[in-house]
Amino acid sequence: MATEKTIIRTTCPRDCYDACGIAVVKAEDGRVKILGDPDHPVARGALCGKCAIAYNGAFLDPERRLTQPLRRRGPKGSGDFVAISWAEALGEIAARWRDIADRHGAGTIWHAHYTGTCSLLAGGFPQRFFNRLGAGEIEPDSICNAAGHEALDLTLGLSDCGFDPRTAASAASLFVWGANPSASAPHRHKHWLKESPGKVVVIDPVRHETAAAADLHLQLFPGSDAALAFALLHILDRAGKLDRRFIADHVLGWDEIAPAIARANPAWASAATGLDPADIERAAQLYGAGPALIWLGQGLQRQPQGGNIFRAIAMLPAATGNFSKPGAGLLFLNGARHRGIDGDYLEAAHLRKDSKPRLSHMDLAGHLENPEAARAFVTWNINVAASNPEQRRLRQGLEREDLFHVAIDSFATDTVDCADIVLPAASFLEFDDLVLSYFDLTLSPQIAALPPMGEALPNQEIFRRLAQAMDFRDPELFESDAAMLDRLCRQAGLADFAELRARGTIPHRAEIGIQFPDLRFPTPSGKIEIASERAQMRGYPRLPQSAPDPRPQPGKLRLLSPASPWLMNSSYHADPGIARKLGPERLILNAREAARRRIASGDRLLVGNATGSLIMIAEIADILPDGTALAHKSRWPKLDPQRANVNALNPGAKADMAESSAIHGIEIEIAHA
Ligand SMILES: Nc1nc2c(c(=O)[nH]1)N[C@H]1C(S)=C(S)[C@@H](COP(=O)(O)OP(=O)(O)OC[C@H]3O[C@@H](n4cnc5c(=O)[nH]c(N)nc54)[C@H](O)[C@@H]3O)O[C@H]1N2
Ligand SMILES: Nc1nc2c(c(=O)[nH]1)N[C@H]1C(S)=C(S)[C@@H](COP(=O)(O)OP(=O)(O)OC[C@H]3O[C@@H](n4cnc5c(=O)[nH]c(N)nc54)[C@H](O)[C@@H]3O)O[C@H]1N2
Ligand code: SF4
Ligand SMILES: [Mo]
Repeated sequence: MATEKTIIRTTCPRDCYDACGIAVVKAEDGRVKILGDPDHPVARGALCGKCAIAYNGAFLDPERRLTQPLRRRGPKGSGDFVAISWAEALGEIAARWRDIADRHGAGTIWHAHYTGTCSLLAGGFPQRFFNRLGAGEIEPDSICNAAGHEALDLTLGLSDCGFDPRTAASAASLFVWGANPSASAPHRHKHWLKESPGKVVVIDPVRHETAAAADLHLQLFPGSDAALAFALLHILDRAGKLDRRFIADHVLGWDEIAPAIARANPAWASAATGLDPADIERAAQLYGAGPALIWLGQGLQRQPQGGNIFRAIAMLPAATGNFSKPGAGLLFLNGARHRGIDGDYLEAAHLRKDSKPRLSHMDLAGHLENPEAARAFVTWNINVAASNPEQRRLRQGLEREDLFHVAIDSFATDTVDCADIVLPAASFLEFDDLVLSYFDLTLSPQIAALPPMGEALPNQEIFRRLAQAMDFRDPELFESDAAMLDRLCRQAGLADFAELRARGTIPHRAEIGIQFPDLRFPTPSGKIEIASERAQMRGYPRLPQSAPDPRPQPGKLRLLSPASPWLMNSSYHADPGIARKLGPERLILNAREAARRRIASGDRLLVGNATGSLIMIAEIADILPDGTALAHKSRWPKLDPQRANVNALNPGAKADMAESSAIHGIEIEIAHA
């Protein structure tokens, strides 16, 4: 018998390029199905595999969700809690924070957060509270992409205004450089890349599905991309494909870099990168064949020289005039401010009275060892115990008895297990918000489809209640969701949130955007700065450098730990369906490396370095260059008997810029376990 169904359309707010439209289908009997919205331009009726499982599994399962405030009962880190009321939880937190702030300064209260949800209110509003409190902040982007931001900012004057993806219709070629859309942007892999008329070139050490489907895959050694960029410029110059007029008018420092480009011939680059010179020639030919797009992956800049690599690659559009016309440009990500959103309003930056104490995620583990500098810790939208470097050392810091730790999450992560007080966060299915894809230049509504589970609350409401418990009076801390959503929609050029709710995902502008249309670059010189005085002042080289990273010492392997297709960072591992897909922690090697070490698929390996060691199961797949290995990032440590994941091997080395993660630069040794 057919039952009446209600369909509510909303948007996936994960840290994902896609920002899929979702249809929440509610049957009369109360059953709920979370599906891809068939009418949504990106989703086209299908969620990715991971969300199809987790949104219909753990997200709807009160046994797996956090549904009540909790207070620690067992030893720190035990995950042993008792349920308490919101009033008790808020009262206790406020009393502790007030005491710490009065006696030691609010700067000894630290918060770490990232992109557990990327919707604007749930991701941004809590900052108002921390600004008012005067708390220290673990620099959010230092765990992910700060090096790339700094490098592009030095070169182009900004990093968050990439090409409009719709312009791919006019591109002769599309370079996917150090990103893996088949895992991290599945709908771009499935639709956008396939439907783009231009040739697709993938530059990646890993032959992932997007690489395998490309017209050309350059499988270079990790950390050698700057050498490749110099060689592409060398060949383009030789073929007369540089835009001299554009360089003269809009580029600073070409004369200074030209000698290094002249030296970067294909034979040299072949030795530096491990690529066939003919493939380098072919890639240059494709880049020079017409308007060209470069999609700069986030994985790419998580190399020890990630900032330099970005500066080197950004010379390509600069030297060929690949800006200010359809089908041309470069994209790292598209930020919300270019759709009118005022970040200072969202986060009420003016509520901060003193300068903000800041620290890189790379230094978090060491910082938590200092009981005077770090007295309290708040984690929200983040799972540091899974995602951060120096995992075992960090765990010890998190287990410090005298560190007063409040964790806010929807699931009982390893980080949550270490808290003193846990506050349950509502899921995106349970509140209204705004989602701005960081790829497409669109606006999307997140619409409450279900009531909050148990006593869970959206981040916004949690921080309004914390503000009240702290007796803060500033009206910004109590603004309602409805008022903020209307205001943000107006900033983006809409009448109000009701308009967005009615229209669903819409482009910010109807016409296809052109990158740097007036060729004014917000650098000090107004030009693209290949030679950068600002870089020099910050202690970086004046010019991009061409040298690749040294290869690992004999016997060692370079370990990549990119995104898994079955996880969203560490999110979703709580779902048993996802856990089955993941299986045990595996280390992928190519057949030659495996044979050399007499390793067979399924062997138990002891994988280690100076930071730590981990048992992993060998998997042989010819998707990697010699000298490298791969283990996917961010499994839940507590679901492994070793209570650790690949970040137990991560020393937290900083990239060359912005004290940002150099996670893809780790070296390991392996032996049979
Ligand atoms: N080895 C290795 N490690 C890596 C990386 C790598 O490439 N290799 N990549 C790094 C990168 S790029 C990143 S961005 C980080 C990401 O690392 P994290 O930011 O730690 O990401 P998640 O592990 O997904 O943790 C997000 C948490 O937010 C919670 N959450 C979701 N929605 C909400 C909400 O509305 N409210 C609250 N309060 N919580 C919510 C989720 O349940 C989840 O536990 O990991 C880094 N770690
Ligand atoms: N399914 C899924 N999707 C996700 C995430 C997830 O965890 N799972 N995480 C989200 C987040 S937080 C982020 S930041 C993005 C990350 O998504 P991506 O930008 O795709 O980043 P990664 O997965 O870290 O790495 C992408 C590719 O960079 C390559 N790479 C590593 N080193 C080098 C190098 O030296 N040179 C070149 N050319 N390539 C290199 C890796 O081999 C990998 O294939 O994905 C988001 N989407
Ligand atoms: S995580 Fe990405 S691919 Fe999956 S449903 Fe959400 S937006 Fe779509
Ligand atoms: Mo990230």
